[in-house]
Amino acid sequence: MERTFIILKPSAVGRGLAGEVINRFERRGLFFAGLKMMQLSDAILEEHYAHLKNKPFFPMLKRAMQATPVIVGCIEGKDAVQVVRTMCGPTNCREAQPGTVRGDFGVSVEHNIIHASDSKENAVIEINRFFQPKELFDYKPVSINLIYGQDEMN
Ligand code: DAT
Ligand code: MG
Repeated sequence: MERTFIILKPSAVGRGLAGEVINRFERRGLFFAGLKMMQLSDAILEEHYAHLKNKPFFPMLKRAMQATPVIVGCIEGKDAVQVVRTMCGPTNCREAQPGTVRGDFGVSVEHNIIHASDSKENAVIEINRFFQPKELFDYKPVSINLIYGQDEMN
């Protein structure tokens, strides 16, 4: 099974929406290999958003990501990277379809509720950036045989 990485941003935690967003992934049949709350440091944000460091909005992005603690999660499931990205919707909440996390809970780009890894390669890097090995758990939900068919479970 594949693993991906999410951050429930201050726009989720600070608005009391974290549980609702987590619930969506659980309902879908995805499950959490790791989940914890943390306050993001300048250093980890500069690494995590290195591709945006030279953008004019970078200082605002950093401030928005540090406004409250965040909840970081490692989500497991078949094709988890793509499934979770699709559930989140596009970066700008105003362009996101209803039914997506961003389309149901936000109207902003900066305060867009959630981060999700954009590729399998970045998922591995991001999981290792935010979680220690002992914070990740290998298990399957007891209902796994009703979530996936036999031939889908590798
Ligand atoms: P995504 O989070 O959809 O992967 P990204 O990696 O391009 O998008 O950008 C990371 C975050 O930076 C995004 O979630 C919100 C912020 N951001 C991106 N573009 C922005 C813009 N034009 N103005 C303000 N914030 C922006
Ligand atoms: Mg991104």
